Amino acid sequence: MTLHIQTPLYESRPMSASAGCQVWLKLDALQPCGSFKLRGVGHACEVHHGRGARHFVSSSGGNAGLAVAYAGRRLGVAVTVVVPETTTARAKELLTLEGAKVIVHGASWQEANELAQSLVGPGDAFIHPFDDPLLWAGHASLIDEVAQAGEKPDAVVLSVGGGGLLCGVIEGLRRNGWHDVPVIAVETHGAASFHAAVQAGQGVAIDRIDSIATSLGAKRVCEQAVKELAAHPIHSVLVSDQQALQACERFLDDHRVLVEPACGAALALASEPAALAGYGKVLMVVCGGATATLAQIRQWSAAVGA
Ligand code: PLV
Repeated sequence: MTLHIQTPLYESRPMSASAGCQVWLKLDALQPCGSFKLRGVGHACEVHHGRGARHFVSSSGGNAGLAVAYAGRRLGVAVTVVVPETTTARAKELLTLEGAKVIVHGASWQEANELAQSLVGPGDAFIHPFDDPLLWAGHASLIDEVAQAGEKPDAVVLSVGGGGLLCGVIEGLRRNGWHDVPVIAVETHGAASFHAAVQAGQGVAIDRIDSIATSLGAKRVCEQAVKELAAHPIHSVLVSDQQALQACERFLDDHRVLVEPACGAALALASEPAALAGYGKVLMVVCGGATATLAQIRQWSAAVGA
């Protein structure tokens, strides 16, 4: 049994038309808690549950926290999620609906994370939102499903926050023998921590997050993501908040699924044929995200003039 579900994989005609190549969607927005996070988080929670953990502690005001809350409810394990003050009302509402205990602490994820770590007692398991090999192994199942369908892409497009999805997808490419498939790693300008590491050639922290794509807001990516730069072909691409928001609205029209700007960042590349030039068939990881409502997306769009 797994906690995540197998998600649809199909070609998007509207996105292929605007991208000028085949764009295939891996629709992880349709996971029960709204994002790909359930793949890795669900796997980590099952492993810790098997080792006897009786309490999961998470430090995410976003989709990772939602996945821990969902996994805990399904496994019958109590969950505490420490969220920063920036966490949306919608995210807190969804966490509470899953039965998790929610503690609000700190201006950003860093501070919430420090408190969460201090709460981990004996018999508890800490579930990191992006930096844990158990998480990457779970995220890799996304590529297993694509390989089982026999649909090898020429490139994979995905969003990068702390780099957990990136590491998991590369693990999946590797374990399916797809070493030659490059990854196009997308961030918004104001959350470009992976891009900063690419430029510096090593892990670096950016000063601050200045993007509406808050789910991509890790100031520093995990060290494994930096290591992958030397081990796998990866291209780092940046888009604006406006492009990410427009991609969310367009995706809702085209495919009737609402995603967060964190996911819209990747989807925006379908409107940038130059970014995908040279590829015949691209796999778009529709990572999803449940923490933004349509009203919130429209409000951001109005604010940035999208
Ligand atoms: N969100 C994280 C970490 O943020 C969280 O705590 O939920 N798309 C969506 C919808 C996400 O929620 C996230 C991560 C990502 C993409 C990026 O995934 P990552 O962090 O594994 O690169 C800091």
